[in-house]
Amino acid sequence: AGKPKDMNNLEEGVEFLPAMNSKKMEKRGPKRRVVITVVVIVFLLISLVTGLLVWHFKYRNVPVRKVFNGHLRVLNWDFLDAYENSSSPDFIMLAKKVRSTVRGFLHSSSYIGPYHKETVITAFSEGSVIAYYWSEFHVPKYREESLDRAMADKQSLVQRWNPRLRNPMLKVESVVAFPVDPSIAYSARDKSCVFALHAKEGEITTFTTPGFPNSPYPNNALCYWALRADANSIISLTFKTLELEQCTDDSDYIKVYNSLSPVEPHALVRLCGNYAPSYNLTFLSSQNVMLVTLVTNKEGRFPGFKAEFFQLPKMKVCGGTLKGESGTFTTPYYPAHYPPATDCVWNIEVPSKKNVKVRFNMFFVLEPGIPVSSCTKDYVQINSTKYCGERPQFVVASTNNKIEVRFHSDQSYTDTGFSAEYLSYDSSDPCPGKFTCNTGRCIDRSMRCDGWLDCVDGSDERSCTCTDQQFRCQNGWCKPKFWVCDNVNDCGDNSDELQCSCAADSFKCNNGKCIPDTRKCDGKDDCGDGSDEGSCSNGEAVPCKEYTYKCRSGRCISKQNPECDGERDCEDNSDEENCNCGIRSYVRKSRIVGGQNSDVGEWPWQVSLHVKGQGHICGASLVSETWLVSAAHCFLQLQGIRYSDPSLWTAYLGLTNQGNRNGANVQTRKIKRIISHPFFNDYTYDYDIAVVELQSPVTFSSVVQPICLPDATHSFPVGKDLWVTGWGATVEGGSGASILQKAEIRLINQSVCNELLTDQLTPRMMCVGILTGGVDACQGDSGGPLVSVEPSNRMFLAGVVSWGDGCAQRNKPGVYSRLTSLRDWIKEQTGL
Ligand SMILES: *[C@@H]1O[C@H](CO)[C@@H](O)[C@H](O)[C@H]1NC(C)=O
Ligand SMILES: *[C@@H]1O[C@H](CO)[C@@H](O)[C@H](O)[C@H]1NC(C)=O
Ligand SMILES: *[C@@H]1O[C@H](CO)[C@@H](O)[C@H](O)[C@H]1NC(C)=O
Ligand SMILES: *[C@@H]1O[C@H](CO)[C@@H](O)[C@H](O)[C@H]1NC(C)=O
Ligand SMILES: [Ca+2]
Ligand SMILES: [Ca+2]
Repeated sequence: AGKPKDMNNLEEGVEFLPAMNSKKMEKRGPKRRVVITVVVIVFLLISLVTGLLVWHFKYRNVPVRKVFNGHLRVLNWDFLDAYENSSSPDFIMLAKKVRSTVRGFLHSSSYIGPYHKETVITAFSEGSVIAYYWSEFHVPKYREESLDRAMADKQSLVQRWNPRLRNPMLKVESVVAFPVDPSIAYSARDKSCVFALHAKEGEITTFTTPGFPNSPYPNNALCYWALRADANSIISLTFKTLELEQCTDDSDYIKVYNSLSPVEPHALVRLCGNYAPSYNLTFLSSQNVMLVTLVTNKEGRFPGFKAEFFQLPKMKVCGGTLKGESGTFTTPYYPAHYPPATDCVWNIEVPSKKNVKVRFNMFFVLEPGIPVSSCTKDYVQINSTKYCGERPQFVVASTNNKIEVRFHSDQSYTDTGFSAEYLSYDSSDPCPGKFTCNTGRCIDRSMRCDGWLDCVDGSDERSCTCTDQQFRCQNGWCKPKFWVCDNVNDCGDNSDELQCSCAADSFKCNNGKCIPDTRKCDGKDDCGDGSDEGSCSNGEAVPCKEYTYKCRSGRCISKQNPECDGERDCEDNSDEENCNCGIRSYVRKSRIVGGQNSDVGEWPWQVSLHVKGQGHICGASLVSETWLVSAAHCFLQLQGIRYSDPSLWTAYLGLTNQGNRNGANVQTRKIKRIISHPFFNDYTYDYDIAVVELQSPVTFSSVVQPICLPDATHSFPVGKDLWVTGWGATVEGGSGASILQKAEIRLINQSVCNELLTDQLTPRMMCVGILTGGVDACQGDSGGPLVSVEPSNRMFLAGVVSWGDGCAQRNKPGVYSRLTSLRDWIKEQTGL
């Protein structure tokens, strides 16, 4: 029985119960040990008490610093202009009164009063008088929660307190306070970057970051611009230029508030980095005040912003009754960010024998952090359905001649809103001349049974008979044949991929071959393209093969696509050198939706090649300051003109709209040399590639950037998504678009495509099919870029538009020069 007892003792010892332990020890040991035991107990007790005291002082008594930011309304006081100047005697006098009022009600609560350190009045605005303040508290940790609770309930606090004084000097109401980061309140004492501006009637007021545009904005700074307008006005604020540090968690940022207090529940927007020109940077307030703050970290040199604001009368009502056959309506001030705390109701009524539908052409009602499934903050509501988030064009149809559209925005964070139209239609023929989706949307008749789901519910692709250009899926869908065997399940039941998938315990090579899993990474190229030997060892050198990446040192590594992926794979780092390519300057998402128009700066490597008197003839890609990559067939002799003569050509860079060739950001260059591939065959279009040298280097900018050239071993697998861009003109002539077009496309299985194109493909060609775009869209130019977005977000040139109409069309594969198989030649010619 002795053994179990020992174990008991051991276990009890862990519990730190000195009294019980001592009893057991007393029983066992002789008397002499009692003394030692007592000493031990006393020691343990002292330790315990010390520990408790240390804990008490460290964690219970040492106060937590808390700052609350807020505002309140003073009812019995008239506003003076001098209240906008915090150094004026009038300001100081009223601030003193408000401060003592705030002190008064803070001290009327035993949860708040004892911990109040100080209150600072930061600003006043009109209406009657609104006072903005922050209050600092030093509160023991264990009282923190009750303080928070009492502060959140200040409304009742004020009510309790006001009547207690028979003649309160200031009658206050609408007191609000929100906890804020103490550092923001502390640095607010530093007045070096604090500005107060009042809108002037009928005038635009401009302000900038300190030093703009000649010097970067300060580091470690906290700047405030308090913007005010007359009572019953609201403020419209626009950032004309904005260039901050790229957004990360601790990067510099601007926050705009619909209040003079920088509190999160009234934040309108957080801005960082830079924005594509299509992104609207105009913000509306719901009151006559706005606060712009700039918070910067300790490093970086960026220009900052230039902004302007003006006042406009407050909207009386939003929405209204809309009658007639059709019409349009938008959120207030569209495309500016709609004001917060706004409710609009549109009652739409079309002639009584018709039905009505609403088509939302643009829809941006996105709240950061709010799932679009809940729509708890800002939303559009029709009947009982709420819509929010960012949505592509959609239609809501009613079964009668009336429809009610509601719009609600809450106190914080706004977006650009929506632009909608309402249309009346005959219930018997809702889409005259067009096909009607079951959702009510009208689409072009040619989109019916073409293999693409144009109706979101797929109703355009039901009950179709497949053509001989189409593959019949097991589930009945018809899909273009070129989507067969591209590793993408287009049918939905995978039946387009069944005939070419590999058995369960085998590996599918990039070229489609199946090999047993056991032959993967065995050092032998079983696939024939090396894809079974890629990414086998991490970082170690492997014997050099055709398909292994060769570092500058001559060592080879086994990793697929190691170039510029942000990881150092070569010992000498040569895989990460010369990586200033393939990145857009405007990282923020473009807001051009619907259609294939590109935004300014979206494809900064796109070049337009013009011939004097003929305009835009071919596209090209910028790959360095002086070199372009284009197609050899652009420079063939045609109708007696020697297009290979460099002096005929002019290159336009940074161009989006052909009509805007004199734009400030557009760069033009003369051509020094044109080198076409010596094996170019003008009958088969094999080796359709050329490199073009500019007479003088271009200057990289937000709209002019080079694209990355892939290594010859780079893998662009079948089924990969790529982008093609161009103005849609071809050498053969024909007028193109004036805005740069884009289309998302996908690599097609080479053998499938070769069959569709009756054996015309060579290993220097690759075949793509379009994924997005209308039926008769023509996006892409001979010589123009086909780019892939790699996992690192960097873009690589995968191909050059060659033949197959040059245009990317829905039901025709396009043929591109395969860059990887021509890569060594490019290097020989350009050194790149
Ligand atoms: C603010 O008030 C102070 C003190 O009266 C005065 O010196 C200063 O010029 C005023 N500032 C402005 C911008 O009016
Ligand atoms: C943003 O919206 C405002 C207000 O409607 C408009 O004046 C401005 O041109 C818009 N800016 C852009 C870039 O669309
Ligand atoms: C809204 O509800 C009414 C009555 O229930 C119905 O007739 C109408 O079609 C509905 N409208 C929409 C757009 O769903
Ligand atoms: C291409 O299609 C053929 C069948 O036509 C198939 O055998 C091959 O595996 C496919 N290639 C790829 C890469 O999937
Ligand atoms: Ca379709
Ligand atoms: Ca497929």
